[in-house]
Amino acid sequence: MKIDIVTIFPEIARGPLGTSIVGRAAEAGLVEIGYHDLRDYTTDRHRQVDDLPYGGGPGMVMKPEPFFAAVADLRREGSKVVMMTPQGLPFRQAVAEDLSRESHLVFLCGHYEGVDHRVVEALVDLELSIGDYVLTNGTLAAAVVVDAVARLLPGVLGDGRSAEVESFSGEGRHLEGPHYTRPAEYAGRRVPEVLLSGNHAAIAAWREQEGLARTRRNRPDLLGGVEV
Ligand code: JBK
Repeated sequence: MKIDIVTIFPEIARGPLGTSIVGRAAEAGLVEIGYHDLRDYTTDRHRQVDDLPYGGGPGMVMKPEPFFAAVADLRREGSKVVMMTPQGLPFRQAVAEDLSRESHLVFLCGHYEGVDHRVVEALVDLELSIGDYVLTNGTLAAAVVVDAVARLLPGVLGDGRSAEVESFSGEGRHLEGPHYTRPAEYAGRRVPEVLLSGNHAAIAAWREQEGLARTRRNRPDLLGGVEV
């Protein structure tokens, strides 16, 4: 898969995506990530990417021209153009799974109050939000989505990990139970005896029960209860 990220802060994406599992996947050629400075697509002397909002109001709006130039440069047959914005479709594991089947993703990252809406209308296939909070920029949000997508690509996780049961994937969507490693007693707290028992059926049942209890407490929406 090819992924292009268009932003005025490429370093914000390069940090997390150049490190650890995704960084190694990129080095191994399992995913090719391009980092593009939106200012490189400006044509004026000041490399200006923003301007005052029509209709007034606080802050600045990102100009359309650099985004149009970037997409003209990067888009090819079959590309999917994604804009990170708090107004977008909520990002979930199912969306990550859909995106992992694409051949080319282009992420457009906004800043300031927003992006000229003609960019969304003319260029964007999918507006995505990673959550209901205010960030300083969409680049962090794009890095989150790219991380979640890249780890699903063939070969990126070891066989062991890819087969693992994960919260939010597959059937029975509830949270995972707690995890422990050695020592068996630490800071006056013992690892639950069932995990030391070697009884795999009992361990599975305990994990299921603990996961469900956490889900009821923290995420009742996942059980079809209160919508958050
Ligand atoms: C937020 O994807 N988002 O959720 C997002 C993108 C850009 C700015 C934001 O404040 N929440």
